[in-house]
Amino acid sequence: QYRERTFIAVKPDGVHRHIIGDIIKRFEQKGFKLVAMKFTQADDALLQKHYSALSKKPFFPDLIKYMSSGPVCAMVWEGLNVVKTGRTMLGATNPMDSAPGTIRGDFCVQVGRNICHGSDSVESANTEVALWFKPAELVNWDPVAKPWVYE
Ligand code: DAT
Ligand code: MG
Repeated sequence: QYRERTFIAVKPDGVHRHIIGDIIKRFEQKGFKLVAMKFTQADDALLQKHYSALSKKPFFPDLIKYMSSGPVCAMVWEGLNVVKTGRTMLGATNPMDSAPGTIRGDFCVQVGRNICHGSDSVESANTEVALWFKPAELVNWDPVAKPWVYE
């Protein structure tokens, strides 16, 4: 449905490497609607919750260190099938496997520096949006192009 939402975050490497604009551009061009955005340095407590499903993984400490090492650009994007399409636009987790044309396929090389996060299911998207944003930070608006994106 059109009101589906996903949580997308440009990671610290994407910020340092000036890729925020390219990532926003792809979601905008696709036809998705920006609902919320914040530029912030996440603390360990937030990131440990965000990645709680991975807490037993050997790379978890390095992942938290990397993600808290600099600012991130956290966003909520909305649209039809945006969670699954957003993952397709990101490409495979490991940039060695990400197809050219995808964000990770075009802009990065190694799994521990894969520049962008995207929710992997509608359920985790809802959890992540609630973790990173207060309800009042989600903007309710109607893009004028909506009838040109949706039949
Ligand atoms: P994704 O970010 O594609 O949803 P994930 O949720 O499995 O992937 O993992 C979260 C992040 O953790 C991922 O973007 C990069 C890092 N990561 C995943 N697998 C890794 C591995 N085998 N070695 C190092 N870092 C890894
Ligand atoms: Mg994930």
